[in-house]
Amino acid sequence: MSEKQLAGEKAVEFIQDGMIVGLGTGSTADFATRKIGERIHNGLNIKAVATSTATAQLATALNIPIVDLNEVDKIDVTIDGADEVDVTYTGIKGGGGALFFEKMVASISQKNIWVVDASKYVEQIGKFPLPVEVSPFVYAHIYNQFQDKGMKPQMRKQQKKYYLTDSGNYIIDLHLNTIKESKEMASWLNAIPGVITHGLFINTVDLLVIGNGSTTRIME
Ligand code: ABF
Repeated sequence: MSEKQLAGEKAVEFIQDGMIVGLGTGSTADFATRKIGERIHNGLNIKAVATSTATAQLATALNIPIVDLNEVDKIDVTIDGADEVDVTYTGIKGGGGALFFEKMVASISQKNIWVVDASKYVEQIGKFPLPVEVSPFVYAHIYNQFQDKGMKPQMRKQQKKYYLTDSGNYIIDLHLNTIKESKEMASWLNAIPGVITHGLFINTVDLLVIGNGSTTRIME
């Protein structure tokens, strides 16, 4: 079994009957969603909020009841993936393009669990390009601002077009190599008109499930 599958399936042990569950996006989170589908087949009674249309489609195929985020007062547990997470539990998410919905679902969740393979757990984040979701109405000006600051921006593409998120926005990936002052970076990005959100998730995760060889490591 891969480290992703080990981590994804292990996290589902934290799901109990009657919960509202946030379903993450990406290949590791998909293993958790599939395991939840198996438990639903065996009688588990939960409702789920999806973080992307891709995850909603997978959940529906697995007969996992999906509800709208606005229909629930809170989410008990969200299981999601990450692209990098460091020793301070600051993460970079959004490599899968679902960062906006993921950040909103995480903000309503009582407990956020990230499931990652061992390669994602790093000393210092930033090697993974930082996704920034921007409005198509003003993206070129934001791109130029990043360029002028030496942040090595790249428009995310799908085939020959700019990638569109589920909200119809663009993503600019910043190649920063390391991010030492993540809080300051997050505040600076949040203040730019036209930036919808970014992939820095600070003080978000409560529990890490790390696939490690043939076992998993749980870190709180
Ligand atoms: C998702 O998990 C995204 O935020 C992140 O990009 C992705 C990681 O994908 P994978 O599990 O396929 O490596 O939450």
